Amino acid sequence: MSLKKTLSIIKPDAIESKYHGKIIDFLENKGFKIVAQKKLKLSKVQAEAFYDIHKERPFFKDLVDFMISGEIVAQVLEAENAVLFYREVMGDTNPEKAENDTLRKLYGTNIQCNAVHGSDSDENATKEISFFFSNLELIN
Ligand code: IDP
Ligand code: MG
Repeated sequence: MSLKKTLSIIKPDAIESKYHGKIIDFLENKGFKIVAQKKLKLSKVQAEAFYDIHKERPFFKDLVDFMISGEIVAQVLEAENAVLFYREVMGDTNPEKAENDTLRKLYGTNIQCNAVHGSDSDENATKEISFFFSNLELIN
């Protein structure tokens, strides 16, 4: 099987709570290689563009406000079946429903402030990685 990449975001709630280091440890212990990583603060326009797929959902405005409320860390993670594997490691969108030993169970607060984002398909992973990173920034 070949290595694939996915886009992860450590969201403002987790950065604010200083869970950044713990999340990196957790990811490396699960076997992910972090091939790129940066801390940044999204503008409203950038957050709206990133979550464009959700623009008709009732939680869109709150989601955008949350994602621009503080610093985030964007990461490119590499593993076999990276997209599916990271969805498993993150756990359910709602931390209350997430399995034990998942990032959202450990570090999420509620269905909005759920600590991390992960791409949901290889196609979206490619788009989301290029939203944040240039090819030059990815370790091969
Ligand atoms: P995912 O992050 O597990 O892929 P999505 O359905 O793609 O979940 O939703 C994107 C993000 O929008 C979630 O991670 C969460 O922060 C927020 N969100 C999803 N559903 C709700 C909701 O019902 N209320 C408030 N925020 C939500
Ligand atoms: Mg999603």
